[in-house]
Amino acid sequence: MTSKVTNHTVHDVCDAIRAHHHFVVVSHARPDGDAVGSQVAMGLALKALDKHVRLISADPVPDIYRELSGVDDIEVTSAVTGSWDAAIVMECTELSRAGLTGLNNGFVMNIDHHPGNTFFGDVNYFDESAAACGELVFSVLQGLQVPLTVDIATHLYIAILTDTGSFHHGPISTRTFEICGRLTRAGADPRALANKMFDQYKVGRLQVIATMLSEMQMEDRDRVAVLTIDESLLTQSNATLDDLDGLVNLPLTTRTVQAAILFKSAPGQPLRVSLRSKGDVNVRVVAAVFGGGGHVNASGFTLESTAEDKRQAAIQQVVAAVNTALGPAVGEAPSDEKPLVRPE
Ligand SMILES: [Mn+2]
Repeated sequence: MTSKVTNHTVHDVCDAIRAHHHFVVVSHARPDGDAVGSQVAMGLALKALDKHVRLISADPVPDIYRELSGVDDIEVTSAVTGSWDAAIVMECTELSRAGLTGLNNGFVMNIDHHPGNTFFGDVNYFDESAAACGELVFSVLQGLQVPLTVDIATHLYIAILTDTGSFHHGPISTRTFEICGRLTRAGADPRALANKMFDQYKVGRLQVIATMLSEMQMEDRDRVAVLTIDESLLTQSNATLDDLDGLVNLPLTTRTVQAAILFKSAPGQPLRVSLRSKGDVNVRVVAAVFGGGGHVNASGFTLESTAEDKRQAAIQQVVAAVNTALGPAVGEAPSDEKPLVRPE
């Protein structure tokens, strides 16, 4: 397959979908709400068009999405086998992000909003001004005149709700709200879905938060927060990696913190590192240094080793990203004036 470095339009995607019949629909490994929502919504739409569809993921869907309609149809496997004539690959800057073999020798449509997309598809629909890939899927479905069912609307709403952290970050635009208005009119329930996405964690999550915050370190005069969750804390709290969603955002609820880095270890897993930032502080470039990716304000990577030098290098890269965007920190750190932990 010869990839052409060209961006296409939503009309090109619609034409390509009309011209094919047997689809595989995939998103990135370790799927999040946008990956699952975009994938299932696209699958439901293709079925409505009488296409043959398989939904494939390299990793299991996180628990909070499992009871949603259509999620059961996702096959978890590391290899795409069998015959198909078009693959729709969403949420992937490059084909390898899908974590699947068997996608190299067919017609590939690339639909994505992550900066740095490599235009690996035969058709590429890339738009980094979209707050979620779900916005792009919405446009494709409109182009194909697929009716918005409650299930499709719910999946696209979840894609947008989760990728923006409850309308908190990313390129949220009037288009975002126009689409969410349409989805709400089609039956997506904002209050129920916010509850389902953000208010259903285990109590163990609170125990993790308590310990994590008591051990938080501040760098760069309180502009960078460093968080760690190790295996023993997870085990003691009876929590899993799924329960840690969004914890990296907690330090950003303060005025001073401009970037946060969270190191997460779980049994038998590589060390996962999550990065979040505000405004122009670019943590995507930090993740890229370590082979990861993401968005300007939300990115991540994994480290095979828990070596302290790698950890320190990552922290220093985050400090550098803050200094690049905002200049050097001046004045006393507020936490120097007032201890974070109350004295005995
Ligand atoms: Mn996304």
